[in-house]
Amino acid sequence: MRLGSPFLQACRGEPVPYTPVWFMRQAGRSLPEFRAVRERHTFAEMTASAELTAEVTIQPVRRLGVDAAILFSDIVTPIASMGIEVEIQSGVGPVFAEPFRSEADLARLRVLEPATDLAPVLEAVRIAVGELKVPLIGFAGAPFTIASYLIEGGPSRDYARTKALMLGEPVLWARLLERLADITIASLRAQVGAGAAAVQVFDSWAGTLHPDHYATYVLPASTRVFAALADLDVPRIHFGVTTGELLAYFAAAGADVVGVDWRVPLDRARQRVGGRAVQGNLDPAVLGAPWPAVAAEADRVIEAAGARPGHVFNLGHGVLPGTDPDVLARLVEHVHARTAKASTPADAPENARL
Ligand code: 1CP
Repeated sequence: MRLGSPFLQACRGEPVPYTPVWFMRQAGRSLPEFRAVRERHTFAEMTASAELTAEVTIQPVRRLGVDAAILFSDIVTPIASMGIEVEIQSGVGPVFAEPFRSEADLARLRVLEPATDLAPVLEAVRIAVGELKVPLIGFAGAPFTIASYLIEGGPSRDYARTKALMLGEPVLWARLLERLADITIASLRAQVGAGAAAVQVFDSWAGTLHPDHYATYVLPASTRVFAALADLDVPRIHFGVTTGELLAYFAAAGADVVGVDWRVPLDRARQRVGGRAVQGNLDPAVLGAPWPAVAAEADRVIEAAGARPGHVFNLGHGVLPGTDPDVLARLVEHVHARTAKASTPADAPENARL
């Protein structure tokens, strides 16, 4: 069944019966059934329970008809699992009790042992894969974005401490990114081992960097991550926000699919990523507009992606918390119908997912 997945076909740049769709952050946020679970459990409780994690991973596939599931977890889950104190605060994000300040802090970032450190996560992957009829995407944070949370202690606007360490202590910076790359690699390899059929590396905040700084201080560690996943033979997706000037580097790091935010039209993005597939890139804020506007904006994305294979429809960043789930479901149907290739009934979206 997996072999026939339009999502995996699109990631590989192969022809598809219709353009596949999934949404970043589909597994939390706007679904009432997610909120019902979240009201009774903290984020930490949810990720510590394989059953709850699997359940909220599957919820959006049931309700929205998306072509892929993404594991419910967070980019800081692997480092939290090795005893680094971090709290996912509601409405804020990850907040670290003791931010990374100096060489002595490197010792706290030990080697990840996925079988023990990530036991509930990997069990959740196995449960979800057993129940899902669409591929499951495993994910992790890229070294830069994880480093930015560690160094800033939480979300940041200007990344001033991060950039000060990067430019002021380049040797320590390189060692930190290398250590974080190892953790990301171990986590992703374990998720694939447990059944994930694709992986996405979130370098959400790399777009804060000057392209030369990205090339010098970040690209080597990210390249190491993608190279270390090459033998797994699963599509590797590389995503960040405001990465217009970095897209060629995001491709060069070794990704099979480059995620694009809404600020770059996909035809232009395609020129920057060479022959790679692209993923994106509807502005998530558009989903609050009346349906005809949403449909028209989705059509613009589809048109910019062009007739060439290798497009996974997604938002340009995560689903906003106030988004109406019915609009998401309608959007999936719309993209499928609008891109369906006229052919045998076996190729129709509802049959292809069976
Ligand atoms: O679909 C899903 O929701 C899957 C699960 C998922 C994913 C893929 C969560 C759950 N987090 C992530 C990735 C993640 N986490 C990223 C990369 C994606 C992106 O760019 O949005 C980032 C940057 C984080 C860090 C994070 N965790 C933030 C952003 C903070 C900031 O700097 O602005 C936030 C708000 C969180 C908390 C979080 N992660 C996930 C959920 C459901 C939540 C909310 C926690 C809650 O319910 O209280």
